[in-house]
Amino acid sequence: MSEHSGSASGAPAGASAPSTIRLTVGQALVRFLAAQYTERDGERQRLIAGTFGIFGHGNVAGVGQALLQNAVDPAEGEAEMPYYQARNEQNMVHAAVAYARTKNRLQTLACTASIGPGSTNMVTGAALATIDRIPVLILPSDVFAGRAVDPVLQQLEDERAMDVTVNDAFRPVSRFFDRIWRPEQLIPSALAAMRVLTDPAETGAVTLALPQDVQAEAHDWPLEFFRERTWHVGRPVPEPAALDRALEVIRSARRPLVVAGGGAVYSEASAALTAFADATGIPVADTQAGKGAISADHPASVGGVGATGNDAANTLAAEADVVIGVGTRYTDFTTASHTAFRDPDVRFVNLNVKAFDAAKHSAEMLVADARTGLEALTAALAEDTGAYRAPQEHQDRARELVAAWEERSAPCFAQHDQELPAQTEIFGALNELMGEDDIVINAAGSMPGDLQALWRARTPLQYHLEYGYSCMGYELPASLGAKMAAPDSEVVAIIGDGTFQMAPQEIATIVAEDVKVILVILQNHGWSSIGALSESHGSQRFGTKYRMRNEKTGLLDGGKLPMDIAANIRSYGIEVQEVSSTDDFRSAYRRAEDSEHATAIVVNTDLYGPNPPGIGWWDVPVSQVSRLASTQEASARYEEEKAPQRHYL
Ligand SMILES: Cc1ncc(C[n+]2csc(CCOP(=O)(O)OP(=O)(O)O)c2C)c(N)n1
Ligand SMILES: [Mg+2]
Repeated sequence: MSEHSGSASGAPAGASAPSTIRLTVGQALVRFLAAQYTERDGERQRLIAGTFGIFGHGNVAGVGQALLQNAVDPAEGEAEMPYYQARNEQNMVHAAVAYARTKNRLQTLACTASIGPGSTNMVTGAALATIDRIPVLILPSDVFAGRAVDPVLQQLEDERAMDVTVNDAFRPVSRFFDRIWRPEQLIPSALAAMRVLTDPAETGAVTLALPQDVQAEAHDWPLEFFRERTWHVGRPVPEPAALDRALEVIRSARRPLVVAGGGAVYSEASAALTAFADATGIPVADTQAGKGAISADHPASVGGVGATGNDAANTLAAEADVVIGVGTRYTDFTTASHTAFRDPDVRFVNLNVKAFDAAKHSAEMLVADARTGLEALTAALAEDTGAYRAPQEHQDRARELVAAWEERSAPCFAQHDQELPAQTEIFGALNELMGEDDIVINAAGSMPGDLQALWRARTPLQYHLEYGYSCMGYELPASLGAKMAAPDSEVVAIIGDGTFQMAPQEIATIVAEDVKVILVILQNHGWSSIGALSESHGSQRFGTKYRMRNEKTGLLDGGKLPMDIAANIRSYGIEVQEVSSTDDFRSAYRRAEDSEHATAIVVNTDLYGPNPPGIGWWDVPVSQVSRLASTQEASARYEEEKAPQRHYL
C-alpha cells in the first residue's frame, strides 16, 4: 500500500505534492520525535536522540515495527531514531534520565515498553525524573482501545471504570500524561508533550500511553506534523520589581550565604555564579544536585550544606541572616530537616525558574533562569550607587571555617587502622584520579552522604548524584546514559553491594553497546547507610546486613553469603578487578582507565566506616514507646535533636 494518500482538499491550487501521509500511530510518533529539536543560546540539538525499548505484545508490532522501519527502510526526509535494547524497563528510564541530565536537559531519550509489567516497571524511573526535574519521554503500551478481547493479557480490570489501566499509575509521577485512544489525538498530545519536556519550569517525566491496537492503526497525517520543529528553551529574565525586592534583602545582609542547587547546573550558570561570588564575596554552599556549579577551588566555595553537609557550610547556614537559594528545591537533606538555618530572623531570596520553588521559606521570589537572574543581581550589586559586598569579617570567617573543616576531615582520606579500607579512603583516591570532566555517579547508600561532605568537584559535569529520589539501582544504568551523552568523559558509577543486587542487568546492555564505563562496586556485605541509621535510631542494625539465616537465633545474623560479586560481573563478559586496599584501588583504576571497554572494580570495604564527622541532622522518627532500651534512648535523643526544627515564616 502506498504511504501517500494524495492531496487533501485544502492543498493550494496546482500543488501536486501530497499533503498527508498514511502511517500507523507508531510510525507517526517515531517520525515526529525524530524531527524535534531544542535550542538554547544559539545551539541546536535533537530533543529525542534515541529510543530505549523492551518489546512485548503491547509494542512489538506498533512502536517496535516503526523503529524497525526507521532503521532499515526510512521514508524520504525521515530522520533516524536509534534504538537501544535494555534489560529492565526501570533501568532504561534511569539511563535516559542520566543522558538528559548530562545534556543539561536539552536532549533526552524516549523509552518504549510493553503493556502491564513492562510499563509499570517504568513508574519508578518516571517518579525519579519528575522529582529530579529531568526530562524523559515515557511510552508505556496500553490495553486495547477497541476492547474486543478484554481482558487482554496483563490487563487490570476495574469493574467501575473501563478507562482505568495500570498506566494510570504514571499520572502522579508525570508532568504530562495522556492516553492516545484514537490516532488523531496524537497530534495535539505529542505537541503538548514536547512543550513540557522542554520547559525548564515544568519538565520531568512526560508520559504518552499507547493502546496496543492504536499503535498499529493507520491514519492520514498532515505532512506538516512531521516538519522539523525547534523548541526554544527559555531563559526567563527577572521582573524588575522582584529584582528590586531581592536586592533590598541582599543589601541588608551581614552574614549571607548562597545555596546553589541543580538549577544552577542545568542552566549552565557556573560562570554567572562565580562572577556573582567574585563581585559580592558571598560564600557559596552547594546541594547534591548543585555541587560543582562553582569550583571547589574557588575561594567563595564552602561545599556541601545540610544533613550530610560539612561543618563549614553548616555553620555558615546556621548563622546566615540571608540565604540566597539558586535553583534549589530545599529538600530535607539541604535544610537538615529545617534545622540548618538557625538565625531567628533569617530571610530567603530564591532565584528559581519555577515559582513553586522560588516561593519556599517565605522567600523574596526571583522567578527567572539561574544564569540571567545571577547576571541581573551581579550587575545591580556592582553598580556604583548600590554596590554591595559581604562584610570582610564574614568572608574571613567562611575561609577559616573551610580551613578548619579541611583539617577535621583529612583523616577520612588517610589509611585507617582496620583490615579493609574505609570507603572515604577510596573516594579520596578517586577524587584525585578522576579528571575535571570525568563523571562520578551515585544515588543511594552511605556514599551520597560521604560524597556530599568530601568530594571536591571542579566542574558541574563531574558530580552526578541522583539524590532527589535516591534510587538504589540508578547508578549502573545511569553510567550507560551518561557515557552515551559524554563519550569523551570517563564515567564512573559507584555502586553499593545492595544497590548492585537491585539492578545488575544493564551490564549486558553496556557490553552489547560496548560503552566504556567504570563500575566501582563497594562490597561491605550489607547496608552501611541504613545500618548506621538503624543503630542511631535504636533499631540495632536489624535486617541491614547480608547474612545467612541463623537457625539458633532465627535471625539473619549467620555467616556471610557465598555470593561472589566479581564472578557475577565477570559472567557478563567484562573484566573485573577485586581489591582490598586503597593502593590496589589506585592501580586498578589506572588499568580501568587504560582499557577500551567497560570494566569493574570490586572494592572490599569496611561496613562500619568510619563516616565523615558532621553537625548535620536528618529527621527520621523514632518509636515513641518501646520495650527496648536502645529505642527508648534513641527516642529521648530524637526529641532533643528535633527541638530546633522550625518553619521559615
Ligand atoms: C530502591 C530503593 N530501595 C530502598 C532504599 C532505601 N535504602 C537506602 S540506602 C539502602 C541500602 C544501600 O545498600 P548499599 O548499596 O550496599 O550501600 P551501603 O549502605 O552499604 O553504602 C537502602 C535499602 C532506596 N534508597 N532505594
Ligand atoms: Mg553495602
